[in-house]
Amino acid sequence: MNNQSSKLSKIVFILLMISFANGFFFGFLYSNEGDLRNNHKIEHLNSENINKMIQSPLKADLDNPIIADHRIANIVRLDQIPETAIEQAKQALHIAYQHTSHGSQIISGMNYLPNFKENNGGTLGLYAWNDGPLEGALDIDDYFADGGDLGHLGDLTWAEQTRTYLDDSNHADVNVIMWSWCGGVSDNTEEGINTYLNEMNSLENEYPNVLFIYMTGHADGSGLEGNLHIRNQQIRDYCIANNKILYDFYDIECYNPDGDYFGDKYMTDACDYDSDGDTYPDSNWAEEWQENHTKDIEWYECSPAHASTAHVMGNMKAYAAWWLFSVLAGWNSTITSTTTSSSSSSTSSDSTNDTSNSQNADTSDNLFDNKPVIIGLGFTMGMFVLLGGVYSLIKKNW
Ligand SMILES: [Ca+2]
Ligand SMILES: [Ca+2]
Repeated sequence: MNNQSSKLSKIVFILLMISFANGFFFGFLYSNEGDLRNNHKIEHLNSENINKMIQSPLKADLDNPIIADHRIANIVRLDQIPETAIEQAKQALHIAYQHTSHGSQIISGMNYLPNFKENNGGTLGLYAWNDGPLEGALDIDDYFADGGDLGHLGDLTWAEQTRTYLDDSNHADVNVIMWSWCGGVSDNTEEGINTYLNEMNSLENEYPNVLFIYMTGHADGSGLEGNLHIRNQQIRDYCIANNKILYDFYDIECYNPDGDYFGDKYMTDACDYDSDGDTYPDSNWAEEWQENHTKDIEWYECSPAHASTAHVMGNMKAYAAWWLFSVLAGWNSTITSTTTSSSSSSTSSDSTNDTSNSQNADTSDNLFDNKPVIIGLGFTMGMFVLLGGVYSLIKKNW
């Protein structure tokens, strides 16, 4: 009995040691991950490093066009942007954005993105933005020009507003200017669009330290033969040919997050489209997509202007904005160097094109994302061994 009991105590002692070792091991893994993350952050915040990273994109003459379109406007793409690249955008960029209601869709999407991501385990404050400089947030001077958008038919009011703004020494830190259209592409002419493009080019030359983001105009239901589609293609062609930065507002509206194309179905700015071939919109791709996907997991409410039920379209506009800002701040996403689609239907080749690179960028973040699972597993294993030891002790003694 004594012999048996001492043998048992030895077994229990060994089991306890295993469980402690287990706890120490996983505890170490946890703290080591924290250190890795902190070191990474410190390294990333080093100013010399930042300058090195932003050197190539923050210049007037780009080697390639940078096009933010439907290919990057989905949550898979968003999650492929390394957190360091998002932080880099916050460090490096001071954005001034002027728009009216349609342009506000980007802001609506960005406003509700932080909660959505954080409620799904995302890093606290990662997607924070603020109207003005604020530690830890992306600086966007929203409505910087106090009224207006890109106007109509070669109106250049917006360009004068931009010069006045940039010439003010209070805005010396601003290095990105973004202007949105309202309905001004729908009723525009080839000449009017050329006036816009040439003026943007002039501004780039006048302010070589500022990046200017071009935009296409929102969908209006006129289909592939409509003026809007043709004028948007004119803007896109110019941006591709001249290595410009384009937020392709229209192209993002033409596809659902799965890459299904609606641009040839008389799609409107509310994501309504014609499903039965009579040219009249009768369905809504955003609502259809939302019905088949889980709210607050796969998409979030953000009520974009003119498309209040097409939340996922607003989500996509926010994803595209963060992608673009990350690239402008120096993140090397290979999709920037590929020739963009002409809004027809070639999503498959695009997706395969940059998957490998994005996966590489992804790996380090995945390690951090799995942290709760690793700790939970370690804790469970430790507890199992411990309880097993206690149980056998009790059973043998009584
Ligand atoms: Ca403002
Ligand atoms: Ca119809």
